[in-house]
Amino acid sequence: MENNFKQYVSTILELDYRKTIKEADTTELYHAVSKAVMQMIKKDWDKDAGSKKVSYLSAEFLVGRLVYSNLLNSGLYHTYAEMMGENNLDIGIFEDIEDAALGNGGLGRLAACFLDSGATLGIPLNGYGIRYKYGLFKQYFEDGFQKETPDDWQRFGDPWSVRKEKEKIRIDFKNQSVYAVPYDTPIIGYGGNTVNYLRLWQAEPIEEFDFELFNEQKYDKAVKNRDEAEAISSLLYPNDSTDAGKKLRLKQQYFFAAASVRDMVRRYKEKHGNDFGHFPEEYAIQLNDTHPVVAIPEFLRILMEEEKLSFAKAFRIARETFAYTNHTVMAEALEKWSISLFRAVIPNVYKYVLLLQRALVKELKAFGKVTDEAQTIYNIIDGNLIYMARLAVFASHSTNGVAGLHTEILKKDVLKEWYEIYPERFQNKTNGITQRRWLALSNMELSGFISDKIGNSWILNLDNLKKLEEYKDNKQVIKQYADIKRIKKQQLAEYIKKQENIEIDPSFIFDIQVKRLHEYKRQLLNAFSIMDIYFGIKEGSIKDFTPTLFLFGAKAAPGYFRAKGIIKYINEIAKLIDSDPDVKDLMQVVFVSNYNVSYAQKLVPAADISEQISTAGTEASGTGNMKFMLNGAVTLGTYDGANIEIVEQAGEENNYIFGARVEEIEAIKDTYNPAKIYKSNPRIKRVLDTLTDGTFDDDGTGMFKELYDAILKGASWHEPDHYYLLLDFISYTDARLQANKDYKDSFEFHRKCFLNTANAGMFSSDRTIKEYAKEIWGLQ
Ligand code: T68
Repeated sequence: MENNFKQYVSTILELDYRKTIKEADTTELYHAVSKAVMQMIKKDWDKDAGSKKVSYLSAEFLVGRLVYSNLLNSGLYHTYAEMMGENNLDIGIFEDIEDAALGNGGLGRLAACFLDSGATLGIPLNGYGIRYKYGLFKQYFEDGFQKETPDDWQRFGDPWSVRKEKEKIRIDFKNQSVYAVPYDTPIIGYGGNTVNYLRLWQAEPIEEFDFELFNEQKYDKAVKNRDEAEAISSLLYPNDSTDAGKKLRLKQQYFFAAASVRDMVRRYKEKHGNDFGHFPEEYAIQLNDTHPVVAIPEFLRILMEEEKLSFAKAFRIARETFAYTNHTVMAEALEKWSISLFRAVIPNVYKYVLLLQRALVKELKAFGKVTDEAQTIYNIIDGNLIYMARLAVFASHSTNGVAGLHTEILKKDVLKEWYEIYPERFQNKTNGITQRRWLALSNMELSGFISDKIGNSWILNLDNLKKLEEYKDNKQVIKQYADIKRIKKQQLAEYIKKQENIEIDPSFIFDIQVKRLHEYKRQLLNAFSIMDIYFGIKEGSIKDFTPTLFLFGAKAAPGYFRAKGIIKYINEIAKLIDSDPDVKDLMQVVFVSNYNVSYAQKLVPAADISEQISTAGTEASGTGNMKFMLNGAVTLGTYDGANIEIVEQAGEENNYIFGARVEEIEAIKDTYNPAKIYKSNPRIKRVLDTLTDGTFDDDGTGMFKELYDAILKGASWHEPDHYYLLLDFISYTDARLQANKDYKDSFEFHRKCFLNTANAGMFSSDRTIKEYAKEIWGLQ
């Protein structure tokens, strides 16, 4: 097998480029290695499971860089490393290969972790999504301001996908028809036995050119049709957690949802003919947020219009087949489509939304909700809007949240009227992450250490990390563990030097906040606290401060003015501290550019402190928090999302939890007065005033004043300090200074870190997927 792999690499290089391994450049070698892996796993791919299959429909799959994880999972990593060694080549050369950034953040990355777990567990879990030409934009800074450039991720080709021309599907919109052409990427389970697929649809014109127009030399018109078709899969919308309600976005959603449903119906008919009664025994369809929910009325349309089923029958089948995952409690992220837009794009599907609305009213009456008044909070169609989350809860058999607290909020608040009538439909499925990418691959040093102590069974069963606890009081072992952290910090320092041309000192505490830039995630609170510490050190009220690197990585949605203001503010703080000889040796602020999956794989293993500081009740789960925990950082965080479960597992005494809880915020929210806090607390005032008193320069954009006003005055769309930064300000800095103090006792601090690693077992996405399989998909 090993020799086969090396042989394939040489043969591919010879045939495709007429080169030897020593002569090939990085891109050529990348193609050869990738294709050789593809060749090796071919026999295991596309085998029909013969049992119930699960289709995971998601507008985003943030898979990141595939070459190393595929080598690892296929069992070829070792051979690859050997081959590179024999040729004096660096195993890390593919770090120049672009990530596939076909997702915004947590939601898309979760989908990728789920696929890894599904294949590793031998579950026939396949992904369906969109093959965006451009993924999430690339970010760079100009004078501290975020700038964006397009992410042309296929520039050097895409050796991991196979185009399946024959399986293309025609998709009809009101004024346009296109092909959805599938590109399949193998999802290789660890150990290599199961290979599932990720099928991404690419939009293409039905006819390449309009030849009549071409012959009339109306070239621009002749290509217009083509451009309009390709536009559908041209780019990933960069808004996480806000809903822009754009026409092209609706087209994207229908495009991939309809193609995926059609694909399943076709495969089903090949096996079972026209008897659709068994469809839910053959397929489970999981809807990742509301983005693919239009699949439900489309499914009804196909069964009724083409297969001539009655509504009652089609609806029963749909309900048994579909399940919905909610990822947000924020009103502005719950998708609604205007009826006129929906009808302008997919009028044929709208008819089935109407049928669902009618069925809903009937069911509500059976529940005693007879008045219009009682029904309006449920209406799928209400006023001039279609409510996609309502449609999903109504027309599926399962609705789940992604962490314990989040599911409770869905039940008690966001979807409470639905919970009242269908309590049995609601479930919690706390998120998870794959330890193959987030430990085995990203932290080989720690992996080796762990396997040395307890064996390597954790790769397939993360609960086994618990066995590490036996060493928790062993000074020598904890020292070894701390030494590995130091190595990862050193490696990160080298990487940051290369990427950002910034020097950082590995002897500092590494305090890291990486995630999308959003007000609710409170990067601004982190920045305020840094300024508070800065002033404290300068005036001498903070003494014996252990030098700390405050590191940020985050992309702001290009149209999110306030988020961009926060980035600029943090970059200004970085500059101020860097040029101040009084504090320079004690603090450093770095905002890394273009944070993505591959960057995360460098940052996470190097963190001492993981910042998870969202306002309680706003972060559905978080998954970065789990990656940091697994790699042995303590969490500095609020009682929010999965943080709660993290400290339940690892012990509150081994983490730094601060701030108001959901119930406390609930209790004070009507009387909350941030301006009063500002006026009465000089530390808070001093920090906020840096936004307006000339300490920093926002280049005349007005960004800083706007941030100041958002906290003290509010805006037309929300109250002042909507995310309670000032409420948690003091307790946050207190917790931070406590961690800083605790760090002085290296054994005690690293013991906490160690216990976080040892107790991270439940946050494997293997556990999550097993729960979905058993409790939602009805497998086995
Ligand atoms: C995230 N959501 C949650 N949304 O914020 C996070 N939204 O708490 C959770 O851990 C994660 O989902 C996985 O469950 C997102 O990442 C988006 O990216 C998004 C994209 C488009 C539209 C709306």
